[in-house]
Amino acid sequence: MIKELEKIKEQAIKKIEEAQSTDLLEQIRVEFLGKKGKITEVLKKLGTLPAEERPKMGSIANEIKEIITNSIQEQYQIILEKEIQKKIEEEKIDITLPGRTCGIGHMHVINQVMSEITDIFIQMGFQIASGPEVETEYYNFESLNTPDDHPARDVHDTFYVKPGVVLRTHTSPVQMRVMEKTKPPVAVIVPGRVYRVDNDASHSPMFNQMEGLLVDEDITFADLKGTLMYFVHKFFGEETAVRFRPHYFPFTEPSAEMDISCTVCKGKGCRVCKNSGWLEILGCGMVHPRVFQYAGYDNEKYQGYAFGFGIDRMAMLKFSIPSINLLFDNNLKFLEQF
Ligand code: 2NM
Repeated sequence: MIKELEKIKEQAIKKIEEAQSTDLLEQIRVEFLGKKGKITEVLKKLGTLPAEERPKMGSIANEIKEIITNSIQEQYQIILEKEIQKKIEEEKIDITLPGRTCGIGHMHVINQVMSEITDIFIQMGFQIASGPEVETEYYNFESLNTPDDHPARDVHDTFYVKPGVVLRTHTSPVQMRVMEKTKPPVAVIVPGRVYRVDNDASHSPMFNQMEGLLVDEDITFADLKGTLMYFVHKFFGEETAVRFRPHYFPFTEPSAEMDISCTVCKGKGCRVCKNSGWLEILGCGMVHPRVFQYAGYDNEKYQGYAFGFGIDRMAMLKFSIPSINLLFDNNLKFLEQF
């Protein structure tokens, strides 16, 4: 009987050690230790032994039972360990893989330039004003001394919403609205969108403009020159040269255009400045007395200067941007450069 038990033990241990799954281990447990298991079968035969041998045989059988139980327990742990290891290897996380980047946005180059320009004028004491983009012909043209037959009023130049109502072609109507409700001294800049029937590499039907207006006693063209030169030197750099050329606007007299030395070739002459060495950047002048009449200002007592320029054009010149469309296409590869 001892031999039989030893044989069962060896058989069991061999099977246990070879088992590679917990299911198989459970089968082995039933096979040896279950109600109809091999050890149980042997124990049942204990009764056939002489009484004095029974306790000894019983304790050997129990010992073997315990060895098998422990062995199953051990193998169970080994299998479990292996299964976990396998799972870890299969589900390996590659920590060298770059994470998903969450792009950080920033101000559009137009807004950057707009705030840089407004900062310069705010330092000089100007205030920011704004008004409607859908404007009456009265504020957009008539009150600004622009006659009914002026070419700018043509449907090929101005977007008409309905008779008497247009998309503003400049921000000047805002200056008129400011003057109507403010007594001099007045010093405002008006940044904003304006609209013109125009679409090519350097013109967009909507573009951003900035105009300025200053009205007080004893204001001369020299004040205008000084203000604009200060602005240009701050924005384009102290080395920038300026020149004024006579021009015509209905709302100013005298009127002028201001050029700066070419930002690309520094005045030597290149493609950008068409070999002239100069770039036209803004229009300006002394406010026309008739405009003051429309505003209700005493044009004997007050003088004023005004100026206007395209913010988009300023940005293009400052950063050598070749096409205005780049500013409106929202191509991140372009925008991220600023
Ligand atoms: C320009 C050029 C010259 C201008 C005039 C006025 C107002 F309201 F005072 F009459 N505002 N802006 C003006 C003058 C604008 O832009 C090229």
